[in-house]
Amino acid sequence: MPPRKLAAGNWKMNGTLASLAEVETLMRDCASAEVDILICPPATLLHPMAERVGRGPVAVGGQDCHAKESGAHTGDISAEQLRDAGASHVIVGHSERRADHGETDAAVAAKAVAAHRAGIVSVICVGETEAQRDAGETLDVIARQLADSVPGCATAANTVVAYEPVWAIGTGRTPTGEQIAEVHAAMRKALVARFPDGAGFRLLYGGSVKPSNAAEIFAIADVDGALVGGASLKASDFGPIVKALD
Ligand code: G2H
Repeated sequence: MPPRKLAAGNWKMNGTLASLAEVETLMRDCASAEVDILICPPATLLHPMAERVGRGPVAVGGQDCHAKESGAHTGDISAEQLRDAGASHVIVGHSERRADHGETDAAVAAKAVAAHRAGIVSVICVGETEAQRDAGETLDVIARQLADSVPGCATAANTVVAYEPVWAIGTGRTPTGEQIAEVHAAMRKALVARFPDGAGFRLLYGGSVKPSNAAEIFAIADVDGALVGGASLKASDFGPIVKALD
């Protein structure tokens, strides 16, 4: 059976308490959608969002976690703390974290292990830069990031993989259907070769997904959902994306 579809919203550094109303609207609009919905708000909104909509049809997740459970790490949040605040998922290895905070594949894998230790699902991001694509290195880059960022303890139940080409993030540009299909097929093959349940991992596409291109992207083989940034902030945008997956 193919994995159940997942519509994940990454709010990045956007949103205030007033934004919680968008999630309540989304819940109403998508009440009958047979799709898993996840919102990853900034840490400041995690607990209030979980209190209002979490543990129900909309799951709530963090955008990053520290590899350790606790300690002297000013400004960081552990996977256990995310779970305590109501998170069931955490994004790790987003390209903005890799670029802004120098996160390596090994660091990303350690964060995914921490998520699994805490009993939450890791959403592990991979993706090539424009220079890497232009140099014909895309599949090699993705293979290396998958091998080194997805830990050996990953299973279809505790791990989601998101393909986010760096050049498509927040730019309005999206890869062609053929380009997405090629990478997703390669990711599926690598996961099947490495994990007994590799066929069941959910593979998300992320990068400038919007209502106008969602249906086309979701029709591509091995695309099990989306990780959506800008278009997840408003229910009027994210709702149609969720419905396009239904
Ligand atoms: C990619 C995506 C969400 P956007 O980062 O993770 O953002 O949809 O704004 O390109």
